[in-house]
Amino acid sequence: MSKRILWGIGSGRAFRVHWTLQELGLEYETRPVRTRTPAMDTEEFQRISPRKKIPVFEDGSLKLFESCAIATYLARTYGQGDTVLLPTDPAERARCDEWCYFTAMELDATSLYVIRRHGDLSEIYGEAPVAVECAGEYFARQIAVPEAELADGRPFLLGDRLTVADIVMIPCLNWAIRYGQPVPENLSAYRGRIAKRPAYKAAFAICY
Ligand SMILES: N[C@@H](CCC(=O)N[C@@H](CS)C(=O)NCC(=O)O)C(=O)O
Repeated sequence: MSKRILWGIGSGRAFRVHWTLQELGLEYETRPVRTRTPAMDTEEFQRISPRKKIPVFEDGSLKLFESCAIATYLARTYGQGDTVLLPTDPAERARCDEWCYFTAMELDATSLYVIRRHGDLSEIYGEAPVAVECAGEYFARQIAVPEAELADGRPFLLGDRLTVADIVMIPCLNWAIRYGQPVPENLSAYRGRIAKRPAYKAAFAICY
């Protein structure tokens, strides 16, 4: 068995990977590197992550960054039986990818991360109150998309099974709640149900 190592704790992006590993029941080692701490400045970490970001995941000689790519890789490589986290039907698989890209781009990169960069991290990225306000308005518009998707009462984004799409989405909902952004009631209930999963709780205990 190749050695699996996950670099990164204390962040929603790292949490996606911890959670996927827990859902798949895989053994791995955690390297407790948090953002903007001295752990990021070590030579060892910078060899692993020249761009000084978490998460980074090693599976033997394979090294990957980008939380959605890592979660998808793990699901595709190790998911089986009850732990299949990706649809097998090509159209459904495309829907799963669609949700991952949507969440990473529209909810994370262009909304919540803008609020964080120019709010909590404004000493690094600069004050930009207009950008923060617009990002909040944009988030409120984009969050209506998964709200509408779950309006038919389905338990997960793609129907009746947890997929990588949910694993990518839920940390953004956690983040939005922490930042006081509006999270519609049905998404809040969806999040609350999924957070009861043993794998979610195990990942949370390791990551935070
Ligand atoms: N798109 C990347 C984002 C990675 C990222 O920005 N990670 C943050 C922590 S959540 C980080 O390492 N920030 C350090 C920095 O920007 O200096 C992913 O999803 O993995």
